[in-house]
Amino acid sequence: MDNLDDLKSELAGMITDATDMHALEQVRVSALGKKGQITALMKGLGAMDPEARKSAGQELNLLKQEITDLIEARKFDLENAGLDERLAKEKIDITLPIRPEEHGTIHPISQTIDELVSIFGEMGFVVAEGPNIEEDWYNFTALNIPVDHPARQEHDTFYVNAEKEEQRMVLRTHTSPVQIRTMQSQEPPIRIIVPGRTYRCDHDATHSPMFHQIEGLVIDEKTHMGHLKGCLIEMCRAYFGIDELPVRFRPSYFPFTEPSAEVDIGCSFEGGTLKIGNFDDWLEILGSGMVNPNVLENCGIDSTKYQGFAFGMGIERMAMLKYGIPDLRTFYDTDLRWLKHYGFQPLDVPSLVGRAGL
Ligand code: 2NL
Repeated sequence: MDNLDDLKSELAGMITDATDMHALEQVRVSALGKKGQITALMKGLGAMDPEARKSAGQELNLLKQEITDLIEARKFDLENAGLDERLAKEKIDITLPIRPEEHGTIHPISQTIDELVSIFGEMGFVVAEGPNIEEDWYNFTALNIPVDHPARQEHDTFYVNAEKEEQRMVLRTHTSPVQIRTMQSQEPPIRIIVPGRTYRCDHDATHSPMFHQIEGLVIDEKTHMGHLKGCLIEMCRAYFGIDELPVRFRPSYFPFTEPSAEVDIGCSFEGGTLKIGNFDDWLEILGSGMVNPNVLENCGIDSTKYQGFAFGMGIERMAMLKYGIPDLRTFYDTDLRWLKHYGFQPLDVPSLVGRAGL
């Protein structure tokens, strides 16, 4: 066993010289394989006398271990070298600007709904939604709208199944049926905001057969006209972003509220263009009132115990006023150039920015 050191340095040299996994495996087989040099020497141990076999066995085992370790270490280096080579070759230039990508925009209707929901959300309102196809009772009767009311006439309302009297449905002409359903199914206090599509059989430059409304409803034991005024003044100022925006309540009439008030904001028409905030004229933007006790009773709410207020506004109109969109009909043209011009970036809701980390 005198030449073990020579064998060791010979094998170590071969391991170092192996430049790929295949060559390294050949070195391993030639040393430790069935017919390998170390294996052969180990087979020779049996022919030795016990004394010599013991020390030779220890030396051989040590050599076998050293060679195995050297092979493992070389294997590790070769694998890493492959990875280093790939990393160098496949380098990505992270300083390159990204490829331009087409982004969609948020439609002004969606944006306006998001803004108003956010404003009312901060006042404690929650969103409620309901069906677009309604029973006559939810759309008219429950709201104290008499049978002879002009809105009930065929020319204002889209009927579904009009020929079968008992199955006849309507496309909701306002979002109020959602408030009716909420009052039927929930105990006061109620504080809801209801955005959605509405339908009227009317089509000209300022009317679309499908349009959007947002209505609100508050019912509690002591809710009064002061709450109505405070809530709507706050909404107008927050929505238009003008702290001192003048807001006026003007007596009006709706079958479902008593008393009723229309809400105007201060504006001016400078050189033919509307300016909100500059105060020499008034612009009507929403309707409101204290919920008619008949409506509460129709929904099973005790009108001697509970009272509240409601309001409604057109979303298209609110969007046109704030964002200077002159023509109602362009909202539904699905014209991408229009959407690029008037659309919004996601998450760009002014009343949300600066909150919740946005
Ligand atoms: C307008 C006026 C209004 C309501 C909507 C309402 C709903 C229920 C009960 C009482 Cl369930 N009122 N809604 C009240 C006043 C005005 O809308 O000009 N909308 C565009």
